[in-house]
Order: sequence, then structure tokens, then C-alpha cells
Amino acid sequence: PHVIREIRRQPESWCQALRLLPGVRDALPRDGERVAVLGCGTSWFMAVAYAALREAAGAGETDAFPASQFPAARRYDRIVVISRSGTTTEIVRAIDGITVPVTAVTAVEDSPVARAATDEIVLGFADERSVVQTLFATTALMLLRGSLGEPLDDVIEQAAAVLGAGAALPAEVENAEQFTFLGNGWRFGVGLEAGLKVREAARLWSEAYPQLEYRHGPISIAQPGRAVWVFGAAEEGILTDVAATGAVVVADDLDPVADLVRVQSLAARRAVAAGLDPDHPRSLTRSVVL
Ligand code: F1P
Repeated sequence: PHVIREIRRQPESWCQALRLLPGVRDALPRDGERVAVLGCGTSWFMAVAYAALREAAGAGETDAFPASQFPAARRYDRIVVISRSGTTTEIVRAIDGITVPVTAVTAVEDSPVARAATDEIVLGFADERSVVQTLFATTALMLLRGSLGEPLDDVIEQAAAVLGAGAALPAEVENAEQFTFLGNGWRFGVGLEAGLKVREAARLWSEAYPQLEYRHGPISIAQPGRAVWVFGAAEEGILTDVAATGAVVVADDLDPVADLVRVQSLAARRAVAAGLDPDHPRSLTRSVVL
């Protein structure tokens, strides 16, 4: 499958994106600007992660929306749109007629989204053959993390180590029938993306919540044979509550994006093991155009 090759190319692609950073700074939000970040599907989840990171970094108020839900009457200083294809209808519609600067992060230069934007960051080297996004999404997020001044060498090393180790997950996790991803702040965005990979590629049920939200009902379906995967440090009590249900818990101190690479790889392996083509999920096209 293409997706397996694309998953493996991620660390190298992130390095390439970070080298671009000095040249694309002018296209990125300035400190203090009030920013809305829009995307659909995977790109929305990357928007959720970046918005939380930017706000936590003190760079300015930042909101993320699925492009179809953008409240057009709100006043922002800049809109950032993330779209691999640059053709997604909801994004094209959301930025139509917008008068503030629009930064597009895309894989395709000559696309409707790139043409409508005032500034574009084109990550052509991170474009993918698979319908399921892995490489473009994480490359966009790593570039945006780099733009906030985060040191990322360790993350790149962790991801390379994850890929080198292959299937280093306990059998109970590897074979779980259902997955829940928990994460706070920007890790919630990464958790949403992890869940989407499992649904799209492996056609297994999965879900994601902010950590403490999980105890307000969703934990009712935890049971043996299901996995609960925590991104970032676990809140007090979560691990014991989940363990009491018999579900298997995954919690480690990897950077969430490196941890996402583990989930992507697992989703691709599960797809292959089930005889599915992880490059072409049922009922999904490369770009969703209405
Ligand atoms: C986003 C999208 C995702 C979907 C799939 C294909 O497109 O449609 O919603 O999950 O991965 O891509 P884009 O706007 O990033 O091209």
C-alpha cells in the first residue's frame, strides 16, 4: 500500500518542511493576530491541534473550525486554511469573499484554495497517493509547530525510532476491536486524527475525547478487548478507572505526533491483516467535492 510508504517518509518530510520555515515566515500568522484555522476531516484535526498550540504559546487567540462551520460574521485578523488537495468545497466556500489575509497550507500550488488565498505555503513534496492522509497532515502540523518556535529534533528522532521498531505493541493493543484516544489541549486534535486513521484505514470503530471528558459517559463502553490510548501525561485517576474496566491502556511519554505515527502504522497493519486496501477506504475520495 502507498500509505505504508507515506507513513515511513514522515520524519524526512518534516525535516524538509522545517528547512522551508525561514522562507515562509511572511505567509504565517504574526504574533498577536487573532486567527481562525479551517480544514475538513484530517485537515480540521490538524487545525484543532495547531490552534491550541498557538494559543498556548501566547502567539494570539486562535480558533479552529471545520470549514463548513466557520462563523463568517466573526472578526479575525487572518484565516489559515489547511487542505492537501486545495479543492475541498467547504474550504473554497468559506474563503470566498473573505477580506482579511488568508494563508493556505496545501500540497497543490495551482488549486482553487491556493489561488483564492493571499499567502500560500505549498508542501508539494508531502503530497500523497493514498486517499488516507498521513504524510501531508503531519508535515503541515510540524511546520506550524516549528513556526511557534518549538524545538522538534526529539520528535523527529522519536518518530524515526517508532518506525524502526516496527510492531512494538502488546498483542492486546495490536488486536483490539475498538480504540479510544484521549488527549488534552492540542493532543485532543492529534487524538481525533488517530481515531480517524483507525476508522478510515482499518474500518474499526474508534473515538477521541479530552481526557477527563471520557469519565462523563464514554467510559461505559470500555471493556476487555478494547484499547484506551492516552496522548501525553495521564490525568490522575484515568489509568486506574480504565484499568478497572478491563480495557487495555496505552500510555507513554512519546511526543503525540510520534505516537500518532504508531497509530497510523497500526491502522495500516490492521487493514492489511483484514484484507482491506488502506489506500482506498470505502465511500471516501481523495478530495471531497460537492
Ligand atoms: C481532506 C480530506 C479528508 C478525508 C481524506 C481525504 O481533504 O477530504 O477530509 O479524511 O483524508 O482528505 P483536503 O482538504 O485536506 O484535501
